[in-house]
Amino acid sequence: MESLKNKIVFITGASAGIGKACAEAFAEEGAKLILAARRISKIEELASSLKEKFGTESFTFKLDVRDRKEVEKSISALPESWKAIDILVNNAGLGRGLNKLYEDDVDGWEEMIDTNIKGLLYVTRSVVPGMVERGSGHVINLGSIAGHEAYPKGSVYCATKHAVAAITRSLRMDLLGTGVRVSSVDPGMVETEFSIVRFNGDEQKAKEVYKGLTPLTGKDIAEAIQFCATRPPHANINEMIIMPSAQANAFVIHRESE
Ligand code: NDP
Ligand code: 8X3
Repeated sequence: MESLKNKIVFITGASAGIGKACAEAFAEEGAKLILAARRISKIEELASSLKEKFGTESFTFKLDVRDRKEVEKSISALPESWKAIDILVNNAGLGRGLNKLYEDDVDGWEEMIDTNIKGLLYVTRSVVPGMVERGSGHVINLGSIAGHEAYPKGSVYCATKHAVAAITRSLRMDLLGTGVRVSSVDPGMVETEFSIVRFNGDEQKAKEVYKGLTPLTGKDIAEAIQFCATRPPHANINEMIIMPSAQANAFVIHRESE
């Protein structure tokens, strides 16, 4: 296992869920963290709790990954001592709505496409050239089971995660021989703020998603991401699919009745 001590790890969408759990897992192993999301107060709270718990050094900033200029500007303006990013966790993302395509809200499509695909591309485009120059680095993308399967009422979310899968595979080929690795971690149901966001703040509806089963936690996924990040330089985890034991695929789910 490779050490994460003093590695610079950039996590997008670190204010909640899987991103926040990644920050905690990497901090525990002595990494230095670049943490970004739109809710800067949550990011700052996290950074100060990690400082207290593990003595973690963090660099934090407010970032909307959909804003191409903001992404380019904030990454190129990183202080010299934070520029040499070792690991990029492209985690910021969301589902918005769960509706039949022909009845769906088009604004939600824009939001998902702009965040999950274009945002991930903007961040990757800004970070990877430095990795190539240094001859080392690791990009870890948050895909999804929705990038392997399509499910009803999820056409655009599934399309965005299929796009992430394609970007992951192409980028891996583009980077072959550069010393920069590319992995994708693709979960099934993880209980985070994901469903609350998907259902526009309807917490009751969000709870129903996980009714009668034990979903994955952000920590489960952070541990998988950490596993990818700690393989020796000659080994790369291309993709990892992780499901709750009660979930066989995107729509075959075993629920215990109460
Ligand atoms: P959460 O809603 O808990 O967290 C999402 C994170 O993304 C938040 O920190 C949010 O921060 C950030 N984010 C969203 N939009 C933007 C934006 N425009 N710019 C910057 N940051 C943004 O969800 P999860 O932790 O579950 O999701 C993380 C990733 O995992 C996503 O890519 C998701 O698609 C993927 N995933 C989730 C699964 C699940 O079942 N939960 C399963 C498979 C994949 P803020 O709002 O502060 O900007
Ligand atoms: C998010 C989980 O079940 O909507 O990627 O595909 S799911």
